[in-house]
Amino acid sequence: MSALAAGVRAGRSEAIARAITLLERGDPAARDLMRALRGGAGGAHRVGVTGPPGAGKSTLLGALALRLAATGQRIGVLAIDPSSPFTQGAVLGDRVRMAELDRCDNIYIRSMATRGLRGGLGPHVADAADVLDAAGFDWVFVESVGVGQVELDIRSIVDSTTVVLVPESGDQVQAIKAGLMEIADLYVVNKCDREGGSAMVAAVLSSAALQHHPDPGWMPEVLGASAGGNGQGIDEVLARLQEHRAWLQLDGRLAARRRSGMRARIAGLAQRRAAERMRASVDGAALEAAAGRVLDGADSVEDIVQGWLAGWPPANGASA
Ligand SMILES: Nc1nc2c(ncn2[C@@H]2O[C@H](COP(=O)(O)OP(=O)(O)OP(=O)(O)O)[C@@H](O)[C@H]2O)c(=O)[nH]1
Ligand SMILES: [Mg+2]
Repeated sequence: MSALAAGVRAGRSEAIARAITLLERGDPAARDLMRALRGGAGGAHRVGVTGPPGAGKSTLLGALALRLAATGQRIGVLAIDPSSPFTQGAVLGDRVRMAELDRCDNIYIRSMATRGLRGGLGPHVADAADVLDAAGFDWVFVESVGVGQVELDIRSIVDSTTVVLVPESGDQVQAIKAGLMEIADLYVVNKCDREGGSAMVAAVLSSAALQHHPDPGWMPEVLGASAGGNGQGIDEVLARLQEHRAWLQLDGRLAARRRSGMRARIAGLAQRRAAERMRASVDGAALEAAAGRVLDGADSVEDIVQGWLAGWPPANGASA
């Protein structure tokens, strides 16, 4: 095993940081690293925390991490920075809390850039979660902004999914009603110190999404919280996450969930890599020539593409 992989397995922060940097850069050494770490993950409970920008995800997560750390558990946090310009929020809550978290030896926090397609998570996020898992953390949290694609992506790499909303999240409730967010195992309406908290809890509770949860037998709860206010609701959120963790341990549920997540992850990466290779091999000149042939009536679109795929992977660029 490489020194880096050994350092990760020993839980050394510098090794973990370096490993995640390799993943983020798409460095070829990352592939060797993940090979060396294979089979070393699985002990951590992975929790995805997602929701609209500024909902208080980081604040909530910070509070959860501090509570868990106080009981001697080790917590790894991946905060996925969206490349979208609308998020100016602090990486993990406000500075005071950040300093408090920094002082805690049991908490490792890493912010990562997104390099996903269509606003989804890049494949390096799942690998980074595996790195934290291999490093022996008891809990791995993945924070990410978004509704829709990101939640679907996040669900495939975590064991428990938490969606954080705020009293003003009208659009998100519409999304829940439309079935976009029915993947959450737990909903938290944060900022309940503001007007409209209980109305929002009631609105989420009344949405059909709760009845359509993909795991039969698990009823997602909707909890009100004030993570950045008086801390109301944090203990309940933690208790519910621990309950979900225990529920998954029974009857092979966790194994089944991880298997289905892994299927989605492998299929997603296969599609991504195939698309990258296709983009690299079909250059502008080949496309130009192909377009001319179709427009001149000499060829059909399907025949051209099938011709390229028949020669897959083209040794030296595709041609029409
Ligand atoms: N009133 C109130 N403000 C809160 C609460 N929780 C967090 N905030 C504030 O909301 C702002 C955003 O909090 P963050 O934790 O950074 O939110 P986030 O969802 O992580 O934000 P992004 O990662 O930028 O999407 C900060 O100014 C927090 O102090 C709360 O319970 N009540
Ligand atoms: Mg945040």
